[in-house]
Amino acid sequence: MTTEYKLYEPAWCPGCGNFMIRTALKQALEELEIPPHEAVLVSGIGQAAKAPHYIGINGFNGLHGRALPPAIGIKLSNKNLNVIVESGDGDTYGEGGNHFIHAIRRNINIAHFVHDNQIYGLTKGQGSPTTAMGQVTTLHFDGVKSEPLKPLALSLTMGAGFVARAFSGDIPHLVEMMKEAILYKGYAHLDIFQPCVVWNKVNTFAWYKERVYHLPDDYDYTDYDAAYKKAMEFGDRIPIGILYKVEKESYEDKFEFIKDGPPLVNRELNPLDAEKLMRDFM
Ligand SMILES: Cc1ncc(C[n+]2csc(CCOP(=O)(O)OP(=O)(O)O)c2C)c(N)n1
Ligand SMILES: [Mg+2]
Repeated sequence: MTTEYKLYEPAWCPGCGNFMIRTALKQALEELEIPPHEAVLVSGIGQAAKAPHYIGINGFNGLHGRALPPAIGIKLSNKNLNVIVESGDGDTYGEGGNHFIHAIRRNINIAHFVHDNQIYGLTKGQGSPTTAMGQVTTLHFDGVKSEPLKPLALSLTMGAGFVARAFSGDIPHLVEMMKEAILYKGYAHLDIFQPCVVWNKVNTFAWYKERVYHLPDDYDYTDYDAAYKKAMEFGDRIPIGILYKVEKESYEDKFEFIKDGPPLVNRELNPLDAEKLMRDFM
């Protein structure tokens, strides 16, 4: 059984941070020895959301902002699959913001990797929910007038049990973060800084490199208040690493009929079993 993930020619711009994320994903899955047929990559729409096209893995490319609903459906019907969602900051925090906050409340066992380039890349550079206030974009000629969304603080307040950040310019660290997120039993939120070399001339590789620092070894990721403080640190210094990690019961485990027994997709279906239910409605 192979655990090697094939790569396919991407249509991303040369130098895009998405390449490093793909390299890291391949390495993380191979090091975890998860064979491609046991993993599925789900996305929405955007440059980041093209990820399932460029790696040999089960894939589902949904609608803009709608990566999470099919991912949740896949996980509930086949709990043995490693379900990973990869999508952009717009897809996740903008159009998909509603699904994002409710997926966290449910604590479904999936790993969510957000390619956060702080811009709408595919549609040519409009401000996204994470674009800084005042930043001039192709749509905001005199600067963005809204406060940026703080993704990690949001997922923490919604009760996420795994909250982390990485930078595509630091691949070894990104690989570790991805492995931790995939192994975490519950909803794992990993926000990844991914410079967009064409449409965001502010948040460049150099910009992130100057600011990001690894959380110190003695940082206690079970301390909620400390995690919240770190989640709000976004300026001259920005921490990367696991900000918060605690054990929580996953959504699928709250249903005995899913928790016990084989995945739903492998169970025998007998239409006659529905007869009793139908009679109750008559
Ligand atoms: C409902 C809906 N609204 C808007 C669009 C247009 N649209 C497609 S991709 C995109 C932006 C994607 O940005 P992001 O999710 O940050 O991904 P990136 O391209 O930056 O990787 C938009 C606005 C759409 N396809 N569907
Ligand atoms: Mg984006």
